[in-house]
Amino acid sequence: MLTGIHHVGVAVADLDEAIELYRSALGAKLVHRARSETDGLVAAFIHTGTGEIELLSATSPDSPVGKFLAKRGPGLHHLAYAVTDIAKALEDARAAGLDLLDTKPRMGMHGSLIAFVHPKSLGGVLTEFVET
Ligand code: CMX
Repeated sequence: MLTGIHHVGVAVADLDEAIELYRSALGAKLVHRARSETDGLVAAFIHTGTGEIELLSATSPDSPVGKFLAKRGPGLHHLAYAVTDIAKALEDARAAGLDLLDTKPRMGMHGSLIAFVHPKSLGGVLTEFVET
């Protein structure tokens, strides 16, 4: 069902500071910025060779990332897997007893269909499927 790791989400307090840190300390390249009203966040997509990091900053304290930052502070937020057929991935995940946060795929900031699985279903790791 999975074809690879699509990206790793990292929650940050200040997006511009985080972009600059990844650029100056790691030589990582900013490729895209986006805003999600649905998830109350602004994001920066950073390329690190073949991998991608999604830096996430909250636009509201009540958003998922805002609550995460208040409770846990900055750090690893989610792991996203690439899947070729997200409807099938959700069907399989549901059949395996995972708690789906999105019962139907929705449009994500990459312009691809996405869906989240609750962290409590996968050992404390918030998990995202991205259709590629
Ligand atoms: N990773 C691991 N655990 C997390 C978590 C995360 N990212 N976010 C919350 N939790 C844990 C909390 O620590 C808490 O654990 P305890 O019950 O042990 O204290 C529990 O989940 C509930 O946390 P909460 O603060 O009460 O938050 P909610 O239940 O309101 O929401 C969640 C939690 C996962 C359902 C919500 O954050 C969500 O729907 N996330 C999916 C959407 C999202 O995160 N969007 C941002 C990324 C968008 C993108 O990349 O496109």
